[in-house]
Amino acid sequence: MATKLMSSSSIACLFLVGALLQVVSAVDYDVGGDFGWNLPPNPTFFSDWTRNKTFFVGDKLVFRSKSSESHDVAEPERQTDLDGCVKPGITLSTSAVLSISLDSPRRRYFICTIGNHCNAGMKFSVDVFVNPNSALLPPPPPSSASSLRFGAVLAAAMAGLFFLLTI
Ligand SMILES: [Cu+2]
Repeated sequence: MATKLMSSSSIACLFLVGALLQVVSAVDYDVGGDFGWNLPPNPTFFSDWTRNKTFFVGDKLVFRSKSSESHDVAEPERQTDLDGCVKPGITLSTSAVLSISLDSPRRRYFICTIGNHCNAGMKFSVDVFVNPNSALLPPPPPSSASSLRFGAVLAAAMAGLFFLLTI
């Protein structure tokens, strides 16, 4: 009986720890999903890909291109440059795989500068947010009390489970 109780609460505890790790761990996003950073089937392909995703500081964008296609990654500074496919002076990489860390909370713009690729749809922007649930980052401004509340609830849940494990 006691063994059964312990094992089920152990499992619950593992689930909780798993959920917690998922909340605070960074995500590596393959840009364009399985399609990769290649000439898209339509001009809105990459902006469609960013939709319904929330990017947090610490996440990474991984640009993977087919070896049969030639692409690069450049980072314009403004929306108008993204819209007009204005090529910045610096190209970040021309290699087939490029990983970019989203290191601060701001909007970032990415294009391919090869040929007409940007106009064909190889461009998108992402809004990068501070993850309110991450304990690894500096505390958010005082106004956002929700993350503190989340932490308190989590701590209480952990304490409860720990209690169950020890009886
Ligand atoms: Cu390209």
